[in-house]
Amino acid sequence: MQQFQQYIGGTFSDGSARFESRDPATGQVWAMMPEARAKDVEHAVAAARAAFHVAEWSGMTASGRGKLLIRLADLIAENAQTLAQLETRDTGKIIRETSAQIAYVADYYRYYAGLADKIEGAHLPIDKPDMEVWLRREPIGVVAAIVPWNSQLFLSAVKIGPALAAGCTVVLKASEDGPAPMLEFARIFDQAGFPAGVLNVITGFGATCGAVLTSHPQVDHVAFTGGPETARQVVRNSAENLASTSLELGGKSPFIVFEDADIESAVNAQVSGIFAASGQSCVAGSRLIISNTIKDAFLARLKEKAEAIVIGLPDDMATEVGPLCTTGQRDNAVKLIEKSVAAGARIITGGRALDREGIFFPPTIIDCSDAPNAPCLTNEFFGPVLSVLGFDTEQEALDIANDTAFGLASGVFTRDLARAHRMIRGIRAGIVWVNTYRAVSPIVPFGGHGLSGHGREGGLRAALDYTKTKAVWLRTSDDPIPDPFIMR
Ligand code: TXE
Repeated sequence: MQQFQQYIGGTFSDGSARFESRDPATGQVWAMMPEARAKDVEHAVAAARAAFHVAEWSGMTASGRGKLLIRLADLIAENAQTLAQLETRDTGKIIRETSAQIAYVADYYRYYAGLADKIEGAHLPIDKPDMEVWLRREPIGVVAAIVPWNSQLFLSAVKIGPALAAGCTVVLKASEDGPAPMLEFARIFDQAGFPAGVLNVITGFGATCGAVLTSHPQVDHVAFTGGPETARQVVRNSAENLASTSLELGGKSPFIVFEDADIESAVNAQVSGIFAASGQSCVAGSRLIISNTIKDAFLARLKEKAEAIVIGLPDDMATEVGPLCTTGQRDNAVKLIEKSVAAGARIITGGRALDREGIFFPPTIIDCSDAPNAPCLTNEFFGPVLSVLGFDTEQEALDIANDTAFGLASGVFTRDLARAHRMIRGIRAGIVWVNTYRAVSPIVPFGGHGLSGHGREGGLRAALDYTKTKAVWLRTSDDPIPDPFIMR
């Protein structure tokens, strides 16, 4: 049985308790994880606070921080295979995806490394003749970064990278589901040469670890990715310290296909949009909104492709859809599908958990044309389940697309340029992909509206979000201050 440790103040330790981690492909316990409770959280925040002030870190030049991040990126690239294998083992995410994604995670750290010495202050054209005024950009302080199990290395990179580039220190809470890749990441981070305590990696449960961390008075900012209900608790808890928050909470993203689209491209993008990561992706294009003129032909082709998907063990390079990460995700899918069918939705393919070892659920397509209020249209699944609605007019397509409390991603397939622009303007979401889907890059901001959260991760501003400004006033006159009772 493999044993993992937490990483606090540059030291590896066992944590207050330990818990079992199960392999989603077999359901068997394969590793023991360190469980952080209040005492460990306290220790981790204290280590991050101390590191924030220590001259070795606070006095390091921005380019020095950038160089350390480059070293970290190189180490991630060197260890990509181990990290990918651990993520696959502990979360069930297929090796094809984890291998490609982790190689790209190194590039994310390179991007943030490059931002470190581009965090500039400003000189202000002040309206007083004998003053110089400028803004310094200073790191925000101790950051609590909280990630869910899906794509932990990626979702933590977009928090740790810009936070360290800005000079903050971080306590990263890995998900209690599948924390192995994050705990291994801590081992790699330890070799990069950062001062002790700059990054601390713990894992544990929501109430006994996450809540303690987010309400801690020494935490200045909480960067959270997870579900909306947890996000509400995070906001309530961080109010304790009035810490700022950034929230990335998933979605129910529309995937709109017009009759003039390149159908084969749209079908392939929809397959990737919903069935990649076995549907456990915040940007999943989980609502297909399709022109009624091509609906039947499109669904026939989609069904064919969905049924040809190779379902298998996640560590097999041939596998295209692997197990779900937790039994909770599967049970949620089963429940939502049953309720949707009861409301009049029609299953085109899939729809039932597979009768085999592990938490397997097949690619599923549900036509909701006769059930516009089916719960599968409004609830995020975190499973390979696509809900379908047809439309007759462009306005109708837009209305359906925006009929959601979420607003993270969206896709539009059309060859009509003017129509594409009208849709781009009309869709309420943080991302619009036109004639493509699921493209990401460190260069592009990522985030949503409404129940999808607030704040953006990635892009040039990413590091600025981990800074605060300090306004500096300097009087240049040697004359005595004239009247102490008049503010000037
Ligand atoms: O997320 P949770 P889960 C959605 C998706 C999924 C649902 C729940 O629909 O089905 O959320 O997934 C920590 N204070 N998304 O259970 O529970 C928890 O330990 C502080 C969308 O994975 O939100 C974990 O580390 N932290 C999304 C992290 O929060 C707390 C990604 C996420 O857990 C806490 C994931 C508390 N009180 C899920 N309670 C996306 N954007 O992709 C729990 N946590």
